[in-house]
Amino acid sequence: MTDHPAAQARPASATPASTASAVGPARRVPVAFAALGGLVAAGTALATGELLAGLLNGLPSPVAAVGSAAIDFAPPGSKDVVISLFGTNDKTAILVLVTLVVLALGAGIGLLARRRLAFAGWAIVALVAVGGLASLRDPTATGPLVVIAAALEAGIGLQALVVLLAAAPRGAAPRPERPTDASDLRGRRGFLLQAGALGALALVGGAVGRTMLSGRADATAGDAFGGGTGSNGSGGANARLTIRQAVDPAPAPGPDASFNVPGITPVIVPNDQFYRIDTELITPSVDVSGWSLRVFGMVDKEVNLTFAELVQLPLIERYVTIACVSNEVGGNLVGNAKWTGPKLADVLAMAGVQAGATQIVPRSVDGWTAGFPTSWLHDPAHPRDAVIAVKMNDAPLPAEHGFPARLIVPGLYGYVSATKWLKEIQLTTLEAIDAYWVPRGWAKEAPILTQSRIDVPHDGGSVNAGPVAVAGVAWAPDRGISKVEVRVDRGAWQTATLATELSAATWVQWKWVWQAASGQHILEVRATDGTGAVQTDRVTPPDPDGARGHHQIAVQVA
Ligand SMILES: Nc1nc2c(c(=O)[nH]1)N[C@H]1C(S)=C(S)[C@@H](COP(=O)(O)O)O[C@H]1N2
Ligand SMILES: [Mo]
Repeated sequence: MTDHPAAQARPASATPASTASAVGPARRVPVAFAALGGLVAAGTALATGELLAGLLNGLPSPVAAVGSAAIDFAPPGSKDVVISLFGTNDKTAILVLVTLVVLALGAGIGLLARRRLAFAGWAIVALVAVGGLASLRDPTATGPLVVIAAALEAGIGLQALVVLLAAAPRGAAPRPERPTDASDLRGRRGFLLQAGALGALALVGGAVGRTMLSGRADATAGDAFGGGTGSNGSGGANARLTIRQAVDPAPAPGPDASFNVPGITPVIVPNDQFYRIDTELITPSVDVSGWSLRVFGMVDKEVNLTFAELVQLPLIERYVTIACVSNEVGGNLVGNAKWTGPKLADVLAMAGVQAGATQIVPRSVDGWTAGFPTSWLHDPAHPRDAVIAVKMNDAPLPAEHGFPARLIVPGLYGYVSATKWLKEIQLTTLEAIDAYWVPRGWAKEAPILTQSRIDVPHDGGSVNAGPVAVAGVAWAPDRGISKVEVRVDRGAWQTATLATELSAATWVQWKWVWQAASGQHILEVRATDGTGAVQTDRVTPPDPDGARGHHQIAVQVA
């Protein structure tokens, strides 16, 4: 059989008699077999794509690329749905959804093949082309590689379709009133064996590709810092780098920074428990030896820094609490970590920011953008140290949190500032560029709102009457927290005890001992920030600039 797609797209009757089993055209293939053949054919094309993407750098997963395109092109009206799809688990949901849609389309293509095999062939080519086009949107993609991969996927998908349709039995599907003869059974068994074998191959290939895709990002971060896993003598993509000590270190938190209350959020969230939000379906794996940070736009001279050059700059350490604008009141899309890296201001000074530049637009390797006013850094009453973080809690920045470098700007929601997989910093005006989430309906300027959360007891939980520790965290980066109050059943506000805050840019633990009387009770919390402003009780949804209102929980006292 030839491997030219157009040749394969001829009707099955035109294929060699041996494979066509000389029983007649695809038209006579029973519907269920045709659909199964198409589904398996689409599955092999899809698995080829995932496997190649897992094997080769510069080749995005077509499934993930299509998922990302769907997210990017989602109409602004659906932004709440889209945002809610961004949790780590929901990424898997999108990948599964895309896979299911492809398989369903494959089944349809199988049915189409009963009428015109050529059309079905072109439908497979079109399906593969959609994956290829979506992949090309990914700035980390190597164009020719994507084209070659797509050709392979189409070739394999077409081949599978032709082979399966040729192997499929002809004639009406057996009915109870029509006795099944032996040759019918043989034909069906042969087809099902072939379809099963191809399907199993596709499953294994796809699974291997997917495992490699998710494993690759972690390996990248580990290698770059020689972080423990074996030697890297091969002179691989990521040379080992040593990151010097910070010139301006942040002291480890003292015992007074935490309360010993079981269930309270730790003042520093371990990296593997830190919330994760981004538009990436597959964590970008950045080859640090080819990576550089470019500062351009309204600057006196463009600056390009390799990773080695970047970490040669004086490093600072800061505890900063970052939060997601889509965090609901009482939600956990907020976390606190120690961030280490050069000061953004030092890198900007190397480039020389021009007077008219009113906006800083950081851009990631995948083209995602944030944007915040230049004045946020230069507020004379309150200058802020933004960090180009290369470490998170003393470890190399994990792949999911932006390896090799990300931006941390005290006091701003993540979507306007905390760019992961940082690649470029553009100096521009506020009018010239709206960053990724702004046209999708989120606020252009987004300082983190004052919030407080009750961690213990649990909402809906039950406790014994008597003294009960009520505790949680409160944050208002980078205004600081001056007071936290709790009230029971809308009674008088009671002042909680605050732990020592690590900095005004971090959250602080609070605790209040409640003399709980039996019955059902409502507990409510509010914070006052460092400027004396009390957290509002006016409830707003996260969209467009962050959720407002008090966190409250219901507790049963026995
Ligand atoms: N490249 C890139 N950086 C990004 C995002 C993204 O989608 N892409 N999401 C931002 C958002 S909305 C938030 S809240 C923070 C979350 O950072 P984390 O995942 O490290 O907690 O990353 C920000 N940085
Ligand atoms: Mo976010």
